[in-house]
Amino acid sequence: MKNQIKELLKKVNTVLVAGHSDPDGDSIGSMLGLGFMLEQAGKTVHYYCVDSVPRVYSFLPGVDKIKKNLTPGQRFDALFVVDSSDLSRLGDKTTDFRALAGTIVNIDHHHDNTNFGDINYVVAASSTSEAIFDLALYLKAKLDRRIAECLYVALITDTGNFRYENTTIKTFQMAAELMKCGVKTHEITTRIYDTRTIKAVRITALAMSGLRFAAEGKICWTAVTGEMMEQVGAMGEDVVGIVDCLRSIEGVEVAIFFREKDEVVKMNFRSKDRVNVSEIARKFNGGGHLKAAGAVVNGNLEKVEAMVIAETEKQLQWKE
Ligand SMILES: [Mn+2]
Repeated sequence: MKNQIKELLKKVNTVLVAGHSDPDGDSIGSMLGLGFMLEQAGKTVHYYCVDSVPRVYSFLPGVDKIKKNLTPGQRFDALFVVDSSDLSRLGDKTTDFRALAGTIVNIDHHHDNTNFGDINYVVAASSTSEAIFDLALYLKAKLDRRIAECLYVALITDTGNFRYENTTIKTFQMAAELMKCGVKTHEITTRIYDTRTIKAVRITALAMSGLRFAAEGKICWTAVTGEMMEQVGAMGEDVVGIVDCLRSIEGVEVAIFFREKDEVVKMNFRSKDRVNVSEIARKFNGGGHLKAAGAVVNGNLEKVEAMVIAETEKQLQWKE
């Protein structure tokens, strides 16, 4: 796969690098890390993500280059899609991505990746950034501090700062190599994990005041309505992390965070050990990893909650 990318790079000039909607650290960091590598190789690189970059990542070099809109009619020699199991994850129903670029390169680490690319570089790894890092070594790219910082942020955010079990020896080796490139790890960790907005704390407080449980405490969930978000002036990025907090409760096997937004309900799933939450998410047209997944459905919050909790109870019973 890496050799196919190497061959492709001999032929292309303009490149679009795209990541999934509701971007996370891996998506943003991988986009920029890869994009800088391609720029280094003399390519003209454009960056695209349908949603804004969460403020927590605004310190990363190059975030301003990421655009929320594509120029109508513009075409690219190649489209690199990162951290997305399918083209639909780009969250843009109006763009025909296949018509947009001569070749699609799919770089990802989701086990449910549909191999939608002309070139598919899909790996079993903690994060997409591990694949980009390997690609950088293969292409003998110079890992300057900018690239290293972006890849480091991607690596720590997808491993929960090296806490999740997707953390491997290779993860630490990669982190060590990135540190050698000048990444100030403490500074980055403080920015990402120890800096919260007041709004985030307030919306978390509201969410926590409405905790609910099912299956003798094995399922825990809470919901945030549009009204609650407005009340404290919170944005989508302010609710990130609430679901992890629910999972950390003793005895909880599955945690779900519901967020009502306009006409849809967004859901985040986390699992501790026994349940594959990507299966639950898939029932609602979502997807993700075994222990972290998400979905978006149309409908009324209470009804969606009831359906999802019933499905989760069913999945949990199968595991018992
Ligand atoms: Mn990822």
